[in-house]
Amino acid sequence: MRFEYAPAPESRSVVTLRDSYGLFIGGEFVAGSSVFKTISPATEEVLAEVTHAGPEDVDRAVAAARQAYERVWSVMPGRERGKYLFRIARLLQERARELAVLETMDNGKPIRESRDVDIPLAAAHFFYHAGWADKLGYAGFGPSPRPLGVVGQVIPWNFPLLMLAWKIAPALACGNTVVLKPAETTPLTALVFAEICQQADLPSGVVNIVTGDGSTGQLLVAHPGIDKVAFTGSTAVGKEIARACAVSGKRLTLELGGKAANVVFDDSPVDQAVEGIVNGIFFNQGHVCCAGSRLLVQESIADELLSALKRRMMTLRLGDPMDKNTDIGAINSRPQLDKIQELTASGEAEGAERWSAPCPLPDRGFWFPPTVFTGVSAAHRIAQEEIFGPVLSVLTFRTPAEAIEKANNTPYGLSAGVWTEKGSLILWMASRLRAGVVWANTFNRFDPAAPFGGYKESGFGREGGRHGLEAYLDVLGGSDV
Ligand code: TAP
Repeated sequence: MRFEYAPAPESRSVVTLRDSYGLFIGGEFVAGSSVFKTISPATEEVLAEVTHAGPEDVDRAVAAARQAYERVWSVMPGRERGKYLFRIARLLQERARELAVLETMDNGKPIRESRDVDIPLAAAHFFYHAGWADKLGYAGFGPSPRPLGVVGQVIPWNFPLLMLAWKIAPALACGNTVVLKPAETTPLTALVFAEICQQADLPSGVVNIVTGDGSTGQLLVAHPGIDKVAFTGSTAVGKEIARACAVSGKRLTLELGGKAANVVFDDSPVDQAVEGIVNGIFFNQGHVCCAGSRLLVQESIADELLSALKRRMMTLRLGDPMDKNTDIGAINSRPQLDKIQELTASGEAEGAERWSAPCPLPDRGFWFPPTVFTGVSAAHRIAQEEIFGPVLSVLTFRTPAEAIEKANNTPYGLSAGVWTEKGSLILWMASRLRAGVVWANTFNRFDPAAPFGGYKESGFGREGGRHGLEAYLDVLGGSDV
């Protein structure tokens, strides 16, 4: 049965957009060398003009971070740093509605997700790391671990404020200062975060935000004044950055792409598994590094599960991301939509069978319907390459051993899901899946206390939890772990 819903649009009035945003350097918004426009992917309207940071701007930002590191932040007691992080966390909560609306406008994700997931988790990350700031001596890295210095951070567009929080909160808690570059298509919440740093009276230069495109990211990671690079994004760019940082003495962590297997055994409760599959691949339009983009289903229940999945997909509501009933929002950009279209066309050309939920697509903006491919073989591009869109590739298996072989048959290793009633099978699978995170009878669960990161081409280093602190501390000299 299909329910009709009355429109339930969230109001934009809570957001006051400036016409133009500068770079945030040394605690102030400053002009840069040139500008570009950021648009709403749902309507293609221009939201604001943003500054493109060039070489001199990046120099200024790194110099401001260095000064703040040496004079203020690295010598401040942890309990004082912690107070600033708590203050930032509370301000994120106070401005949560504004940030959620802005994230949805700039990114295209449903307001329900930015409101209930992105912004609360970003605040939780600051709360969690505020607690660590004066307890680093108990984290298992020696009695008084030192920070690394100035950190250059580059983040993607899929969870703009949340990825910022994953990067900035641990860096600051450990006593580092940062220069962060948000993605070209989603800079706005990072710029509001800069305002929040001002509101929190964070000492000037501790956080610097340089907006721009990939060339700004390149300048930042190659800058000789940077001690550590933290990157989240595609594997291709991650490899480039690894080459740029090689033999430079810079510390590096890379959080890259994924092609997760969501493995469903024949004893799993079908309706619950269907919800997990839908959450795994259609949450955030599938723009999720750890998305469950490969469904591995045990052959004996494949038909039943796929029928239930298609029935459920027909109830997903695609459209205005500002509507509180929307499940599937806009694709973040034209190039990303082109990439999804190219990869799905290859799926059909290689012989897989495509089924898309019958939903009308809006006339303006960038949209792609929730889609499932069956008859997929492990060699197909849609089984190997990250699509980063609302597209699920379905494969079948007969035995747990075959499931493991198929699940691990990928260059990536970020996450996986296992659905079964047998605890022993969950443990057997989890110890054999080459993935940084394995969810059991759930998917896409995040907590700041749980470390997250990849195997193989999904990168190295962990974010979150005690393990995530290691990436921002000079543990090589004095580690006692
Ligand atoms: P990328 O194209 O790799 O971009 C990521 C960031 O790097 C952006 O800020 C980008 O700037 C910048 N950049 C581009 N070229 C660069 C270069 N040569 N040097 C330095 N910086 C450069 O990825 P994306 O398309 O934004 O994001 C999607 C990818 O991120 C997916 O593969 C996804 O799996 C991955 N991801 C991984 C995780 C984790 S935790 N593993 C989390 C989220 C996303 P512009 O935006 O201006 O191009």
